Amino acid sequence: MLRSARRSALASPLALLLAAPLTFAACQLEDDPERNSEDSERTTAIEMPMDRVIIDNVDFYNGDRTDWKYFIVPSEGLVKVVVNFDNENASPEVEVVNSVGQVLSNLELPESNQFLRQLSFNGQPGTYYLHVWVEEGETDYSAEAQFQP
Ligand SMILES: [Ca+2]
Repeated sequence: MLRSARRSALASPLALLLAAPLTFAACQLEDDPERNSEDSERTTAIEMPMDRVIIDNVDFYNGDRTDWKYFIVPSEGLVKVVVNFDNENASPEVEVVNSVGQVLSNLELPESNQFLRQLSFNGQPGTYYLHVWVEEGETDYSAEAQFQP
């Protein structure tokens, strides 16, 4: 239900215009993660729209070792970032960075849940970054930033 609502939001003309080059890849999101490798620097980060799950991949040996995503906090409020790696054997790392490059937190892997990493913080209006990388091998991952005013 939620997913289809988000899909229809994409149908606005502006969103279509912006998303046009990505439409083909986006259609395959469910089965086949994006393999973006153009977002290896903070300055070339790809948007991760708030309250929407993105799926991507990081691969140490095939030119996609590091991903940067950004999300925009619209006003002061509670931000929750959730990241799930398919392959923890790739020693994946993830951190949240603010607009001036300060690391807010590493999202450590909790003992209690083998795969889910999450972080909640009081967000200020502005841009934040999710920095994802692997130390070996490759892994798909999903990530979402949720916002509560
Ligand atoms: Ca990638």
